[in-house]
Amino acid sequence: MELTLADLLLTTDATDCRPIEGGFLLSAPRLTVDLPAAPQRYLYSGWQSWSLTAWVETSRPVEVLRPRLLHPMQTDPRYVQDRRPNGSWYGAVELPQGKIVFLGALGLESHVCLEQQRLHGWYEQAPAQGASQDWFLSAGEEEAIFSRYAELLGERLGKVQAEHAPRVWCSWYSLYTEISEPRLLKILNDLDWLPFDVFQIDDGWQRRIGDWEANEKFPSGMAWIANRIQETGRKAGLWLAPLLVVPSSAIYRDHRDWLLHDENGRLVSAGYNWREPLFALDTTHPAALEWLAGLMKKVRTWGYEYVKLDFLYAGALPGKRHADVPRETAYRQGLAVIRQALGDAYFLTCGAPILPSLGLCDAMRVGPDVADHWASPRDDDLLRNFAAPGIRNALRTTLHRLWLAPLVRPDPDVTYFHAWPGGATAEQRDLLQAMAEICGFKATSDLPSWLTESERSALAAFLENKLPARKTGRTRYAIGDQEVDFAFCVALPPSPSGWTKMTGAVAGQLANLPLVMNLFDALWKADLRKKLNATLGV
Ligand code: 9PG
Repeated sequence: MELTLADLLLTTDATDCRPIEGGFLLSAPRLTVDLPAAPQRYLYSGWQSWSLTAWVETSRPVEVLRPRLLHPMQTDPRYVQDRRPNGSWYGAVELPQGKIVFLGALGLESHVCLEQQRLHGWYEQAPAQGASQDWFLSAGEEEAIFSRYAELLGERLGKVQAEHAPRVWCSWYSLYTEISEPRLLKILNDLDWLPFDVFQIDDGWQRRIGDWEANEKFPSGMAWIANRIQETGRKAGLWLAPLLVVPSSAIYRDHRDWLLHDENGRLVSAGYNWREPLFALDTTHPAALEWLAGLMKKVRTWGYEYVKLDFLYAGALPGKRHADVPRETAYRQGLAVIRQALGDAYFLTCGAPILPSLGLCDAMRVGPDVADHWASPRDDDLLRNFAAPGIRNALRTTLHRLWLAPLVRPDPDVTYFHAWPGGATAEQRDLLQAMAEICGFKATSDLPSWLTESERSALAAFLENKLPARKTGRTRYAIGDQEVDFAFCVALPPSPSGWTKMTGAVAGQLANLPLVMNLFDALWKADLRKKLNATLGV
């Protein structure tokens, strides 16, 4: 069938097709769309918060990110070997005259890829009885297309828009797992004069991933410290990764049947972190679901009103589930149980599959972690990993996901205020600030005691200001009376050749070895401990 959109002639093999505002609504489990010209750029749509999302030249070979060990936690492992430009749920191409053609699913478990001059879209599963498998086909100008796509998704998946996002102090990007009761109490006291709404405790309080009780560094317990936070007039926030389980946890020992297995009965890998392999909870298992709901209620009873749930992709990994439910639907059902159990807590999702989380959370991390550096040659040139922590990787992916704002509050991750020698430059920190302003989500991990006089006033102004932000171009925004262009964050570093390419292949292999990962982790931690001991006093 031939369709005309924005003066472009498109041919599709879908037969169920009707015009709607902004394009066509197609219904088919699989379809193709033939383009009038060879596209110059393709919009990769990453599966979860940290996965690369960006416009990339079609002339560029598709590379598989390294290391393999981290694939389940950085991309959709089902498509990681696909060498065609491809992405989760939707894809877009840019034609020579700058016109965009967009194909986006309106349901879950869907994928789009480009083969020469043809877009392919498919749903992984046959439709449930009576259900349709819909697509939005559109062309023209990027912003208009995405605002219509957001509208259509909102009708089907729901949307959440709390008027104001809380201003958050988060423990991760300064203390990492080196948090403790005395340290957090000192910081809580030090930031007394700053207008934070939430004091959020990140990773490091729990006994094990899966054993969500206070460890020995929090001797008074998690309810006690939540109360200390509340006494300062702020909300207490807590991080958990409730869909992950590690071998050293009690769940792994006592409830192996709650975990996600593959067709052969083996456990499905959810990646590697905390010096342990990661496994996933099967959110279709009734006992696992009951445990999840109980955990969320416990956190609420402790006094936490802001909850950051992380590594959520684990619930949507491919596998054979207790109930025969498609993977993203299974995740979404689990998330609905979580949302219900959390009641009116502010709910931030992280490491989360994007579309399956819509309508069920207040805010969503829409990029990889920031770090106190612009980019890392190891990740850029050797591992070719653009889901790795760093300001450029975070800005790139966040920028391409700002269209989600009508559906969920986009969290661009924290902003840095202190200038450490060798760390991010003032210009780079300003870009993070600008992105936080655009998103309307403001957070930092900086310790007040680290800040100079001028850094303190910059942080205070950042928290107090609410500058109007307006999109003025594809990568340009007007923020207050400033104009910021993120264009130079978009390009991926050039493909390496020669020596760098060879070293990269070796580094990629080494990084697949848990022992090597553990060693890097140990070295990094030793460094961090030194810095914290020297600057904290507790
Ligand atoms: C706590 C952190 C912070 C942070 C989260 C998440 O791909 N990876 O190896 C990977 C590891 C950790 C990570 C992201 C990616 O960080 O985004 O804000 O909460 O967990 O452990």
